[in-house]
Amino acid sequence: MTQRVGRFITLEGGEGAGKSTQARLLAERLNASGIETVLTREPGGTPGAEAIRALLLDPPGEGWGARAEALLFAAARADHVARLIRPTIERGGWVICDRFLDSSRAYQGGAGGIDDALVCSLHDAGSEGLLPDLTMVFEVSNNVRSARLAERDGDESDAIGGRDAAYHAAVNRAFLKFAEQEPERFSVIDGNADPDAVHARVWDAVTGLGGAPL
Ligand code: T5A
Repeated sequence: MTQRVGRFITLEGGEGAGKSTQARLLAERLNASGIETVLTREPGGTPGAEAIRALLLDPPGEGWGARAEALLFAAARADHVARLIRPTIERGGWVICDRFLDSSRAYQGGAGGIDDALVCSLHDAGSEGLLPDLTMVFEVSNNVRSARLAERDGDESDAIGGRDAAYHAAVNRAFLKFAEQEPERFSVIDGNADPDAVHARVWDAVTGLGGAPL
């Protein structure tokens, strides 16, 4: 494997926390600073992974069991890492990724009941265990989350977003637990303010990355 010289940053959190908005703002600012930055997302990011995304979020028949779902996310991630994420950081670029491994750990693991060690071992097998340099977890109150999702989606939701409140509460608890367990990789961002104020918090976390040319 060639040397890794770029940066890999992931944005995580429950539904409607503002991850996609903040990922876009961060990528725009980095590109404007002259840093080659690729903005991508999971599930998806490559043609193969986007095809798996469609299977996951709009599943055929009865939907997937927890183990099949975990395997599909890991397979999509393997293609995304091999074809987009790793080549970008190896040539010195930055990757900003809207969700990554920790979503599998929180959704399929913490909420779905799959053992965390098993989720991580699927990632080891599929993606050689690649981890981000920085993972930001966005935390918002339930009221803020509901208002944002109602305004954006109305009554629409996908197969995973539409799961019950207990499932999503377990997802949120899992993200905060990961951040507590691994404070050197995680930064918890209060996402309750307006987009520019939240972006300022994101920028502080990113400029704190060791060796970042900012
Ligand atoms: N999943 C994913 C797994 O189960 N396992 C995995 O391993 C992975 C990778 C993906 C689904 O797949 C699951 C998790 C998800 O259920 P998705 O369609 O990609 O689904 O959607 P999410 O990633 O969940 O994104 P969300 O739909 O939850 O939204 P975001 O990205 O958190 O929020 P965003 O930025 O789209 O904002 C939501 C709305 O709020 C507004 C925006 O304009 C938008 O309308 N908004 C704000 N309003 C006021 N103030 C702010 N600061 C705002 N920020 C955003």
